[in-house]
Amino acid sequence: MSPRRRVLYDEQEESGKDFMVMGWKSLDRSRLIINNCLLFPFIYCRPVEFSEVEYPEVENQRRPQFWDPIRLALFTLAIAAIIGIAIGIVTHFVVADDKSFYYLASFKVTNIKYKEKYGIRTSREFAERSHQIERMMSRIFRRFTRGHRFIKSHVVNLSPSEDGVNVLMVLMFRYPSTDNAERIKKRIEKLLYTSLNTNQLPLTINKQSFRITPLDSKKMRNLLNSRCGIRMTSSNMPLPASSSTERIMKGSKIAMEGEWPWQASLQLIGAGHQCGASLISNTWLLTAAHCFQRNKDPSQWIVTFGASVKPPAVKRSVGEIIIHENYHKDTNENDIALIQLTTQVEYSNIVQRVCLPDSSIKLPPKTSVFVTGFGSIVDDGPTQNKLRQARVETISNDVCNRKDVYDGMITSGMLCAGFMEGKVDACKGDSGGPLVYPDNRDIWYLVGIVSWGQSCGLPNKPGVYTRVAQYRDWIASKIGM
Ligand code: 4AZ
Repeated sequence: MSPRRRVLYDEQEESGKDFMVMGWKSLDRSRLIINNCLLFPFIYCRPVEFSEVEYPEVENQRRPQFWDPIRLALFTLAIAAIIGIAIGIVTHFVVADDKSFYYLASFKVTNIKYKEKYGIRTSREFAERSHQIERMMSRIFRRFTRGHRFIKSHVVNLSPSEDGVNVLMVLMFRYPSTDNAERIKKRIEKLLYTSLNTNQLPLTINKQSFRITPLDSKKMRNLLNSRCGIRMTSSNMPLPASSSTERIMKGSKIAMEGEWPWQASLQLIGAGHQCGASLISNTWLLTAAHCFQRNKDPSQWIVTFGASVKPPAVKRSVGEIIIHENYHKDTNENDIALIQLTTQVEYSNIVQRVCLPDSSIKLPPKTSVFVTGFGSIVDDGPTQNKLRQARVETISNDVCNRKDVYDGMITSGMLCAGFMEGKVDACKGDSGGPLVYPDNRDIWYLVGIVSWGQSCGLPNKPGVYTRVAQYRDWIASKIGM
């Protein structure tokens, strides 16, 4: 029987030399051979054929003296180094959590003129200009950071300068927590300067005026806390508008903590939740006048915040109640009231004020708006412990005043929202609560106060809300904002 032939890798035949220590003749027993592959030493190997007759015991043989202590130590060290580097790489790119890095940026825009309305943060002019600046920043940083490092920018102030407009804005990025704020700052500056030199931008930023300083999350929060209508998650990330639309179905859905941070529950001591209300400053709330038909004594009322009535996240007593002097319970006209807290609230991710709309705000019919509250989810049902939300659509006063709808009962101080087919609506216990609208910068405005309606969710009987924009002067006359 002819011997089986195998393939082995040999360097000796190539070089023609006989190694003293690792030479072929002395080597065949000292080599580590696995699957016909020679692992040590691993220099200039090439396949050769050999027979089992010539090398009968060559496979799987290991000479103990090959693993002398130095080789063993070097081998162990090499393996440890490889494992160490692999762990390091994995930790850096996968395990290391991303962390938010915040910066305050200021710069001068020279190709626009300052307008007086830029000084009013709820004005359309401020919102439009800020949106344009934020879009530009997003374009610059999204492109260079491949979309995933830049989170958001937010203009906090526009002020006049002799040759244009000074912009103050917060920039938010997410980088691995192992990164460092100063290094990221250098990267941001470089990206911006490159962009200023190479891109056709709609606004001319004066390069010399550009300043950027890292902000810790507390400073960033304090800066944004002085703004209204901003929602944040517990990790100080902006809460996207989509999170509220995705979860809307055929009715109302339970809200997350912090999703509607201006929502309050107005409770009569001993009788529990009566109405909703909306935080508009750290001491003032807006609600409906009809909530106080039963009791107007501030000492009998408390206000709570958070996504559940019990337990509340924050609780305050009421110092003053201001009911609109022309509230008429028969016609529901001027159904608006102000509540002052005895002690101010601290703004947080859970408690935040909503913006009041400019008196000029116009929402076309079918605009998506959101109503929230602890009210009943079926007609004449009990109020709810967990906050609920529903997306509804604005309906013009002309349509709402139709004979088959509310037959002329809708005045200019009222706003209808819901659906003509019914189903999604506010209900008993939602009264006084907010109807809010997010602008294109994702800033939320209180456009309505839940006021009245014929039953709940009936076809052709949408919810009727107090039109807040109509009461801007009344609010200003009472609390100066
Ligand atoms: C109420 O009684 C009430 N469907 C609130 C809202 C609506 C109806 C009634 C709107 O508080």
